[in-house]
Amino acid sequence: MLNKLGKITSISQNQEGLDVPPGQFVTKKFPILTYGSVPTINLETWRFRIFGLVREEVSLNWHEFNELPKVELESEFHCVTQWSKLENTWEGVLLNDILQLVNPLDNANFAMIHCYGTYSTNLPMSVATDEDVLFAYKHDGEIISPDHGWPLRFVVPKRYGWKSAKWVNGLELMEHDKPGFWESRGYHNEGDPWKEERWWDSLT
Ligand SMILES: Nc1nc2c(c(=O)[nH]1)N[C@H]1C(S)=C(S)[C@@H](COP(=O)(O)O)O[C@H]1N2
Ligand SMILES: [Mo]
Repeated sequence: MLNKLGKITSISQNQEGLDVPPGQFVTKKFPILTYGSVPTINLETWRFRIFGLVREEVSLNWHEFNELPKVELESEFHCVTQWSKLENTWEGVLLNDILQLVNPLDNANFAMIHCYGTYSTNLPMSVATDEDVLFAYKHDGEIISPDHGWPLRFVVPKRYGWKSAKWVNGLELMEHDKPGFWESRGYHNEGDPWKEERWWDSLT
């Protein structure tokens, strides 16, 4: 199975010759950052809905999701609380492959990732369709633990960790941008760690 996986290595923009983005320190651990509690999820009733500005709305069950093409991704992970875990291997399904199922409309300019629980996060489609953006069910060869987002989490390596939503259950395509959970509570709308886009401009 594994040898069939396409392998992707995510290259961060390292404009100033830094090993890690400014203001970050490196950890080998994988801390857990969750607002609220870990949702209870049952694989029998689990669904991942792709909806909004699409020609064909799709709601995948766990079995259907697992039939999709898989990839392995090596990427960094940068949390806005200043820890960076530089080596991560994720296994999952590319957002771009999911989009193929739904046939997005031409005015689908933004994406909202929805989760079990109240969490959400937003991205422009130009960022969401980068080749290293995926929905992952394994981290470093192991099934992702409940704390880290089991059974499925989003991973967007070139943005701060709050955009890598855990326990995902939806991908909504939108014409206009809308802030997600943290984006409407003071975090930066874009969240590029190399530009230190941590907070709303008005807060800095
Ligand atoms: N659903 C959900 N996803 C979430 C969060 C959350 O509170 N709820 N926290 C975010 C934050 S701030 C970070 S840094 C990463 C941390 O992922 P980890 O807990 O697996 O390290 O998850 C992100 N995804
Ligand atoms: Mo975070």
